[in-house]
Amino acid sequence: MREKIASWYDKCLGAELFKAVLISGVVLYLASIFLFKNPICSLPEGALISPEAAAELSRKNESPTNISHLLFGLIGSEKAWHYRKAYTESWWRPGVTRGYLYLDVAPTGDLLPWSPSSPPYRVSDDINQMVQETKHAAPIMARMVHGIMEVFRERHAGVRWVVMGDDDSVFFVENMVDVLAQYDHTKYYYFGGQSEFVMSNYWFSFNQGFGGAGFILSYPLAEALSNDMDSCLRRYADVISADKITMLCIADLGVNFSPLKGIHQIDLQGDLSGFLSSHPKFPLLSLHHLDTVEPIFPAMDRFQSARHFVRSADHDQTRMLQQTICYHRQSNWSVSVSWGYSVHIYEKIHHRSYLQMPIETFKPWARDQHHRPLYMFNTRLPSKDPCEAPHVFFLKTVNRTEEDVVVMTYLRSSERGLPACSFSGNHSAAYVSRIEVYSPSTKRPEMDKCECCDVIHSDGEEGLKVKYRNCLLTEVIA
Ligand SMILES: *[C@@H]1O[C@H](CO)[C@@H](O)[C@H](O)[C@H]1NC(C)=O
Ligand SMILES: *[C@@H]1O[C@H](CO)[C@@H](O)[C@H](O)[C@H]1NC(C)=O
Ligand SMILES: *[C@@H]1O[C@H](CO)[C@@H](O)[C@H](O)[C@H]1NC(C)=O
Ligand SMILES: CC(=O)N[C@H]1CO[C@H](CO)[C@@H](O)[C@@H]1O
Repeated sequence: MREKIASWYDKCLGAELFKAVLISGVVLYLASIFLFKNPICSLPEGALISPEAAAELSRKNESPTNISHLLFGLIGSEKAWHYRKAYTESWWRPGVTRGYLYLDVAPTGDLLPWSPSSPPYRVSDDINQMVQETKHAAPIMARMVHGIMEVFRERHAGVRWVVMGDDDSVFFVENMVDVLAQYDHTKYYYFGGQSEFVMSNYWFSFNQGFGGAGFILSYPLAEALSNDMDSCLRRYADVISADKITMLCIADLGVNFSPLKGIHQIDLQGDLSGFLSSHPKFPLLSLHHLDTVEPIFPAMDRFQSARHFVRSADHDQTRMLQQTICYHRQSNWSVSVSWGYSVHIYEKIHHRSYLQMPIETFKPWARDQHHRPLYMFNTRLPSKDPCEAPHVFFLKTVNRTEEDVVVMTYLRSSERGLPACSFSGNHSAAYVSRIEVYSPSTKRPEMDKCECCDVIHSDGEEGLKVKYRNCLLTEVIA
């Protein structure tokens, strides 16, 4: 584009000089015909716009971002892959998702022949010489950072984004494509997630993406970082965290971190259900540390839980974990749905602003930490107050009806063991055992506002139905 503008300018400059010579002559009339009708001086299309705007224009003509524009680099180890591969295989789509798994050493034993459901593997480059030369403080971390360059090296035509992650993370790739499609991949972007645990951000950096959950680099940033890789690892040979080295080197390139609310490091321990039942209103992009928390569904193991969860995402990723709240006024109940995961019934009308705070069923990453603030978000403490403690139901089945509606059933996990909430009229929900949630089979087009729903229930019935609908123009969720 620059070249085009320059050559156009030169030609006109020549014409201007010619014009000056002619101006005093009687040939003015002829000249004006010659000059002003001369096609050399008429504006070539788009020539007066800046190079940035021109890039923007050419981007607009590009095809929308799809899954083939994402290149994944998963950094794992041979030892852990034997049991962690189930997490990656739950979301990886062979032949569709593009990318590689990087192992420290070549696979052995039951890993061979290599599973066609796994990403193709590479063995990480041997960077021993550099590690020894620089006396690198954390060789494993250096290998992980170096992996960014190794992934970028494998780029295929059309790559727009490089996504780096761990082998025990689950990614929601369709949502990732939708989110990334809103950004200009020709610009510099460093996306990721902060830790949920305040102190981790403090100890490492509030400006870094915690890599287990995945971080995403736009093409030019991945390229710049790859070109600088050797120097980067040498500059920060004393830093012991891969995520921090990555952040430092990206900062040195003049780029800063943009957190995305759907990327979850899960620096939490124990029972995640409170966290997953009040997800922020942002497409779910990733979940990390599923290997360390309790299984997210009661009565299933960790792998079964992950698979059960990801399978419901097959029906509609856009609604995964999105919190939709509605009320049953006859009984003074609030019903909060975390789509694809859980339903809570409260025997009292609670505002949305209150229900969107997770119940602290979990513990911080460092269990010896007790001083608040512990988390990067507000929480509600678990309560034995019958007006505050929900009846909890978890996802059981997903079906699509002939009318193209997605029906999910949620079953009660356990008895609540509390009397009815007296404040709002003693309308116990203890006899409800099964909830059906009906939502459209079409993707949620926008995330600007939450969806709304109706509760359908008659006194004494074991079943309860929740039907999704658009919110009314003036609807207040309270
Ligand atoms: C993605 O877009 C490219 C054009 O950039 C197109 O060639 C390709 O077929 C698309 N792939 C999918 C999976 O839609
Ligand atoms: C709902 O709760 C309010 C108190 O917040 C109470 O005044 C009202 O009577 C209750 N409604 C029913 C139907 O029980
Ligand atoms: C709820 O039941 C308790 C005990 O059974 C009673 O004391 C209380 O007045 C009742 N509340 C309402 C609002 O009816
Ligand atoms: C009514 C109906 O079709 N139920 C099916 C829903 O899907 C589950 C599996 O997720 C089946 O087991 C049910 O039979």
